[in-house]
Amino acid sequence: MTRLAWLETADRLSPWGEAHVVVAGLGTSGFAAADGLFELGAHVLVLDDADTEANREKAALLARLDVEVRLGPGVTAALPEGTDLVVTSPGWRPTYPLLAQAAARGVPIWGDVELAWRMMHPDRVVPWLGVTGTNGKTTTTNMLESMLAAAGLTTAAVGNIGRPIIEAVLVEVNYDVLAVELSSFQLHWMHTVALHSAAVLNIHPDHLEWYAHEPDPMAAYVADKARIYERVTHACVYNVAEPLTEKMVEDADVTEGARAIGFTLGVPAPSMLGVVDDLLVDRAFIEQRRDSAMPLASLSDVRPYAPHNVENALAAAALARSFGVPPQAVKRGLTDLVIGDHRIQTVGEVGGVRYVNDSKATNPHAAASSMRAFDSIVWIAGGQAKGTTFEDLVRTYRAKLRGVVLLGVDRDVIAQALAQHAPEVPVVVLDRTDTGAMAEAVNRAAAMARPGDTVLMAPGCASLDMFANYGERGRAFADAVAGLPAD
Ligand code: UMA
Repeated sequence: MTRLAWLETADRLSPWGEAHVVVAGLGTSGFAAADGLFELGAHVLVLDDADTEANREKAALLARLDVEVRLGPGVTAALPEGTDLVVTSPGWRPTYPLLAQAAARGVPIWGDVELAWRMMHPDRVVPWLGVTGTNGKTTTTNMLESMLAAAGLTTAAVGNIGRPIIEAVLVEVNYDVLAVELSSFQLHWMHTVALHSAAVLNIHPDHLEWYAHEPDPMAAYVADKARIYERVTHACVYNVAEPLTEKMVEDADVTEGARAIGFTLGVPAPSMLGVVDDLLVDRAFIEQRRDSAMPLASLSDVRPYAPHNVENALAAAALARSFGVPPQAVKRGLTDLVIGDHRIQTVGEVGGVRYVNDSKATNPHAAASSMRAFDSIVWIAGGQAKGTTFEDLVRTYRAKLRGVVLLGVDRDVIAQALAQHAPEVPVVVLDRTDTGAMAEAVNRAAAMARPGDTVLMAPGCASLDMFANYGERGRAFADAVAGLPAD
């Protein structure tokens, strides 16, 4: 048990000087956590197994704040005596010895998101609008931030998107509201956060290796995603096409008065946002929702246009509208948005064949989403499958596949699904995982494609077996396309 009873309800004004806190991991979130804890006045010890140049630089910065950092293999093996609280990085699994020891000793474990929530001044709590789901989180969070900004609000996109929430709490900016992307890992370690409104976009198998210790890893992943709705004060936004997300809302222990709001690609019922003709409409946040709907934007305002991206726009609009954003700002938010690279991005057209980079598709469901947008596809796929399967994707899209080129460490997982469910589709398997494999994959795909086809690099897998990140994988693809002989 922790000796500090006040930790349970701790906020910015608590006596942090009494607390000895271990920060597990010196990545992006660990660094911000150490900084934030220092600001609160706690005694901070940061542990990270990787004694890298980057970590040493961060350790030097933290040393100036009197924060102790220990780096190197094994430093995280044991939880130091006298630890009152552990703040963990999201990537750490609950089975890691340090976290397992903390749990066994009754030492509380918070994620960086929980710490950020506790760091806010109780009289100046900034409302958070949260987004989770297997796919589309980052796009939706960007759309939401853009809509909020178009309404003249001071805001930022934070969380899993790359900027820790703690940073936003630490800076001297009086935010009106934050657009927060939350991963299942972050949600797992979140205990008291009460979001203003929250959306679950969709749920499909992903990150199952993180939950491998659970009897039912998928159920545990779903349960963590559902935590986003706990204690919500205004709107729980769900996907009408995925009843599981609605069930999560029904099961959640929300703050009294919070509403369930659906989004749908069809015509919306009352308390939903949806699509009528070529318009995105709101039938939830208007007085006359029984018999009318308010137009928000046109389908053509959603870029890149693909059905799943319309869902993202509707979810972002629902969160924005729950915060009082006017319809014109929803539309402006969508049209102002600069879409990031590597998401269904056309990088070239050679000989009547379009080349599309969707390196951000790091699981089968994301790959399937972009397949919906094209008719005849030569598919480049493979990488780290993370315990997922490709059976559903292959069964659903086999008729669109002109051919497939596979690469990466788990290429056989996809090859087997193709052999079983689409034996008629030609498949080229590259038996290599070096970075040069992408150029060969593009050449082989180009040889299969016919005018009118799309070569779609939507790997359905993580990139880390061959590349530093999905961005590097996307650039390798774009470079290879640029190197193709012109028509
Ligand atoms: N470490 C150890 N021992 C271990 C394991 C890890 O010391 O046994 C150390 C590593 O050396 C590293 C740190 O712990 O220094 C790990 O940090 P981390 O992997 O948790 O990542 P952060 O750098 O803190 O970044 C995290 C998110 N990363 C993960 O969830 C894996 C980032 O999401 C997020 O942007 C950032 O916090 C800010 O909130 C990235 C991500 O890949 C983009 N997310 C996954 C996804 O989107 O699919 C969930």
